[in-house]
Amino acid sequence: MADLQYLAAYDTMKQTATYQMLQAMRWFGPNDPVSLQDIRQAGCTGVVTALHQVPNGDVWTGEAIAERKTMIEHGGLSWDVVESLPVHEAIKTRSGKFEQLIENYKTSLRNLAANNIRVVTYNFMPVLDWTRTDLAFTLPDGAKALRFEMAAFIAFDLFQLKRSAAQSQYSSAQKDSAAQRWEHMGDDEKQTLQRNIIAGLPGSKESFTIDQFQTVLDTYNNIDQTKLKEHLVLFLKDVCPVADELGIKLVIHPDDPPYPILGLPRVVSTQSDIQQLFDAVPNESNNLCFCTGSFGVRADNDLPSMIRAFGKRIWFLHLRSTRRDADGNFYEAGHLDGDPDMYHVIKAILELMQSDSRRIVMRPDHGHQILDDLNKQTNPGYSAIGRLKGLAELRGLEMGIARSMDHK
Ligand code: DNO
Repeated sequence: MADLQYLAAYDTMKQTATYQMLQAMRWFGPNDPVSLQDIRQAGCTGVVTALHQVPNGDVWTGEAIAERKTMIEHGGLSWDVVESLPVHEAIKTRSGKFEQLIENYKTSLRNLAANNIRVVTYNFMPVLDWTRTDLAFTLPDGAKALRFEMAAFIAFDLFQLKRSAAQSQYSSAQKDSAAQRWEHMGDDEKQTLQRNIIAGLPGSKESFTIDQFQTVLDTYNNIDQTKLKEHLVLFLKDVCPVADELGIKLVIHPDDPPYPILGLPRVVSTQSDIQQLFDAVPNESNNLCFCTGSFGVRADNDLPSMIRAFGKRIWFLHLRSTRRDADGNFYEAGHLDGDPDMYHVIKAILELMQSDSRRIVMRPDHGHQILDDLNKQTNPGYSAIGRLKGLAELRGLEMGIARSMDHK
């Protein structure tokens, strides 16, 4: 009885008149070392996931979606968001069977809506999904973080990939520091660097050898930023009317990192990129996954003001923080410890939810490898304990802000 009274008091304490975020974690399916129970114990009510077993471009059948959904519900959670329904490279380059692939995309959307899943994440980054050079950057306290180091990345480009246009795309200072970095790298480190960049990070659909990688990069030889923007708009003009009818919110994930790499065009890095996208395709289904980690790597992205600008278009939140420098290097800091001002970010989100009377799904994005997870096999960025720590910090910050808003 005492326990029950305690629990009731705890629930009352959590109540606030302000709309709060729905807490979810990314789950990679039945093979994920992090279980549904772990996610539930972290305090989440839902997961975001994908049918990772389905090859990129194939239709997600209604049966396969329903089966996964049931599995999640049996674990006491809901499937809140799809992350991701990947957009095939042929659609990005408008080559090969892209028309058929777009039809498949629409069919998958219909099957998701039939199962009542209505927020769908995708990205439009050429060739690679997210990119890091170091998956185990050791912080002073022994925690491991993900990092993007420009000199190492340029060294990969110049000396491993040996991309012909690379020499003319970097400054001499950049080339010098890459050469020095390369000279001091051991063979193991070189191999790890290559693997980190092209072997596919968790959740991405592509994985390459060096030769395959160069061949795929070449498919962008005649696609500059304007052209890629055009392809994105054409894709959305085709898919959005269907998504509108189904009540689906397509949420685009920003580029990570949010600047051009390997000479490839980037189209979802800044406030003006996103604004152009909404102006070109104003359909209700055209929306944004607001990723503070990706946007926050650019000092010219003012996150709270972007949240205010895109308000109604934000249907999914990735919350994390990076520390960056002027040369484009960054590492993933603690969720509240990086350059972005997370207090004002969360405040802007709460104000948005309040004014729209809705709750937006968030997930603590990535996390450090800490404590027991240092000795476990984990998906880089997606260990249980680091994300749990991030989530706990974020929800504490949210509750503090929400309560002070209630008492204004
Ligand atoms: C990385 C993730 C991305 C994201 C996709 C969305 O951790 O944020 O892989 O899921 O870019 O399509």
